[in-house]
Amino acid sequence: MNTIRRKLLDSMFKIRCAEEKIVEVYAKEQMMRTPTHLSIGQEAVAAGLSLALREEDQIFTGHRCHAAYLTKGGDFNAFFAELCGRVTGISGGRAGSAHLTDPSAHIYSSPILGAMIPVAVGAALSFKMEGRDKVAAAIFGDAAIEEGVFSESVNFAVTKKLPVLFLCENNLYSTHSPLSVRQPPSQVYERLRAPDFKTSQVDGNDAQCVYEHLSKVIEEIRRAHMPQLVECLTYRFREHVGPLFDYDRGYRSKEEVDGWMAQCPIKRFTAKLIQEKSMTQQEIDATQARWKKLADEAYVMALNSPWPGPESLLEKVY
Ligand SMILES: Cc1ncc(C[n+]2csc(CCOP(=O)(O)OP(=O)(O)O)c2C)c(N)n1
Ligand SMILES: [Mg+2]
Repeated sequence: MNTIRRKLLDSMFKIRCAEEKIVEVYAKEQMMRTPTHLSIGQEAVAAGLSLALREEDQIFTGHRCHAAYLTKGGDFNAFFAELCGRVTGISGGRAGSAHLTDPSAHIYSSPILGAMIPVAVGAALSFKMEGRDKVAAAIFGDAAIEEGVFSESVNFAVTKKLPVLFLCENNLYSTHSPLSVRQPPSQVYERLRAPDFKTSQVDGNDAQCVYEHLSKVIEEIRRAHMPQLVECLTYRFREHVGPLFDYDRGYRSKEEVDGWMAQCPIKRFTAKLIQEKSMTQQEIDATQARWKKLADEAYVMALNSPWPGPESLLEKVY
């Protein structure tokens, strides 16, 4: 269990340090000219999910894709190069922050809301037809379930008995619209439950809970070839898109944000690790310092990498 805990903490610091580096340079240096949706505050979900999946399982996600990319095994240096538009980026600098896709790391993203949900279902159909023991995980937000394609995808996956994990990261907002004005007051996971469709909810700011619950659910999906949905309750600290705080926008109060910051998944997890004597403060600080240094280095490396040349403008264009 201690190895698992260390891995979860390492993953969360990997995401947090990468994104804090983006916060540090984004507005000041103007070298990342790509709309960027940060997961600061939501790290426990991707950390728990990626550890619960097998390497060959696939993740399909949306605009807020950094955390899943980084924890599923995406290349750290290529991530920074992609955000800086350089040839050494994941997609040669052409995709940017919201399309992080690397088949070798089994991660695919698109910022068209809900669009990757049926792609995950299609992948799961191919796993079943080829007799493979793999699971497809679709990650989406609380707003994506309002898209018709979500219901169509669940219907198809249940009918065809496909190994899909539908993972809803409920951070209570769609851009600046709260859940309470968009959906009925019932809990998302309860409302989406059906006789043939098992759903559950987990504290998305508790990395160990996320990991343990998803491990169980994913193995059920793999064994029974039946999809399930898990709702992870979490919260983003920064603005919807961009590196800033957004108290001045008026759609949520500073008190609300502060309340969730007190529930920061990293703060909670490190407190637990120390209390249970699983790690010392020095070990925790060293883990954070390592990722901070790697993020600093990756950014410098990205800036020292070449831009794509004009001769490549029409390459990879359909
Ligand atoms: C089809 C489509 N409609 C609208 C948008 C604009 N859009 C981008 S993110 C977003 C809100 C997403 O909210 P949610 O699914 O809860 O994810 P979160 O941003 O909270 O992580 C919207 C409406 C889009 N990208 N695609
Ligand atoms: Mg949301």
